[in-house]
Order: sequence, then structure tokens, then C-alpha cells
Amino acid sequence: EGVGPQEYTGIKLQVIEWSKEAQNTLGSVKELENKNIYLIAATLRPETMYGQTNCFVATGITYGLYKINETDVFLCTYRSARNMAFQGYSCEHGVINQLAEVKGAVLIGTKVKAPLSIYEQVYVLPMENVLATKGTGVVTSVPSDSPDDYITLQDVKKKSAYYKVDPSWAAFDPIPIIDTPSYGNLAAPNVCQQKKINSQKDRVQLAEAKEIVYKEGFYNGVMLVGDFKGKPVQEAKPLTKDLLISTGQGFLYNE
Ligand code: A2H
Repeated sequence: EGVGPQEYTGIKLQVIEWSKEAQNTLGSVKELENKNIYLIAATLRPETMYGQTNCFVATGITYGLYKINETDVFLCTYRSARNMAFQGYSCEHGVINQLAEVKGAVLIGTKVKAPLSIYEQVYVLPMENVLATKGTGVVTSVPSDSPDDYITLQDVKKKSAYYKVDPSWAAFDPIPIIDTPSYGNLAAPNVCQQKKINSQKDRVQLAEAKEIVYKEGFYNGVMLVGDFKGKPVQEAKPLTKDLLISTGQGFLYNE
């Protein structure tokens, strides 16, 4: 981290229905009418997008809504919108066009369409450890293969009232999408259980789990679902990235 550029796949999660609060604050913004609005998540694991169960934002981060062209609006941090404006994602090169801004807290409960996910529609939920200084400030959630995503989803399920989440928004189970020799087909939940990780506040253990699951999935994993079912993860990764890009559901994002 911090050494040289990082290439992410930007994932476009289209807004299907705003949360009540978001409708109240954004519903009156004229420039958003009849536009395709996308929450933009940055991922290093495009091949896991089949297993998306929700999307995470930080309640305290302020996000912007940026006009990208005549039809599309991206929701992400100002910092990432600025980077995108130099990478072909803005009306004019290097110029950003902010239409509105919104706190993450307001977005909780927004219904989105997550590309390639086996679930038709998923919801926006809160995550404490989203960094405003990395990616887009939006994290798409794959609890089968990301310990952070799994534990945070568990936290939100267990303490839905505290997190101000309707239980139905967090009712999506992890999907087995990658088989691994050492940790089975739900590697992140299995490693979190083995390590007895209980909450998203267990940062040290989560970092260890992340390392273990990432290595096992990447080097030894085989796809169980999707367009590249049966292929090793190492082969499926660039193929899924290309699929997302060629279908307009994703794009390359560097920082
Ligand atoms: B990854 P790196 Cl299945 N704050 O995508 C915190 N985490 C962020 C973030 C932010 N602002 N932006 C992106 N991320 C997450 C999938 C995934 C990811 C899986 C397994 C591991 C994994 C589904 N979530 O990442 O610091 C995103 O989650 C483990 C490293 O730039 C992104 O990829 O290396 C990854 O962290 C980028 O982290």
C-alpha cells in the first residue's frame, strides 16, 4: 500500500430506490431527475462480484454526486471523483461537476443493483472501517471471501437497531462462489470462526484473516459459479474484469 499506483475495478451499483432519508434530501435535486445514478465501489477482486450481498458506506463520510455525461451520475468521494475526472470519467477532462452531496448515514437502506450478483437487488449498509482516503469510499460486500465484509455484515445483523438498519436489508446470506482446499467454499466465514473473530473492532485478527483468505482464494481457489465456473481464480479474475468492463458495468480506476 502506498507504493506505486493501485489498479482497481470500479463497480457500478445502480440506485433502484433511495432510502427514505436520501429521497428527502436528493429527491428535489432537478439535475438528478431521469438520470442513471450509480454508487461506485472500488475492488481488487472483480471475480468475487457474483457473491455480492450488500454495499457498504461509512456513515460519517460525505459523498458527492458527480455528473459523468448526459445520462450517468456517479456517487463517490470528492477525492475519487477528482481522480476519475483525469481518467476519462467526467464531462470535461480534469473538471468535476458536483450536483449534490450526501452523508453516508443518509444512504443506509438504499436499494441497488449489484452487477453479476446472484441477488437481484441488495441494500446499502454501514461499515465503520471504510477509509475516505482509499478507493471511492464505497465498498461492495462479498462476505463469502472477505473477512471484513463478513464480520461487518454479522455485526449489522446482530445489532440492527443500533446501526439503524431494517433487518430485511441485511438478510442476504453469503454465497459460496469460490472453492478452496483449506477453507472450503465459504472461506471468510470459516476463517473468522476458526479465529473466533467477533466484531469489526477486532482489527488485528481481521487483518490476519484477510491475508489468509486472500492468498488461499487467489492461489488455490476455483470458481463455483458464473461465467467462468470451473476456472482457477487467477484465470477468472482478468476475465471477469473484462466482462464487467465490456458490459458497461465496470471500469478501470487507478490511484
Ligand atoms: B475488496 P487495498 Cl472478496 N476502505 O473487494 C476500506 N476498504 C476498502 C476501501 C476503503 N475506502 N475501498 C475498497 N476497500 C476494500 C472485494 C474483496 C476485497 C474481497 C476480498 C478482499 C478484498 C469485496 N469487498 O480486499 O488496501 C475492497 O474490498 C482485501 C485487500 O487497496 C478492495 O477489494 O489493498 C480492497 O479493500 C482494497 O484494499
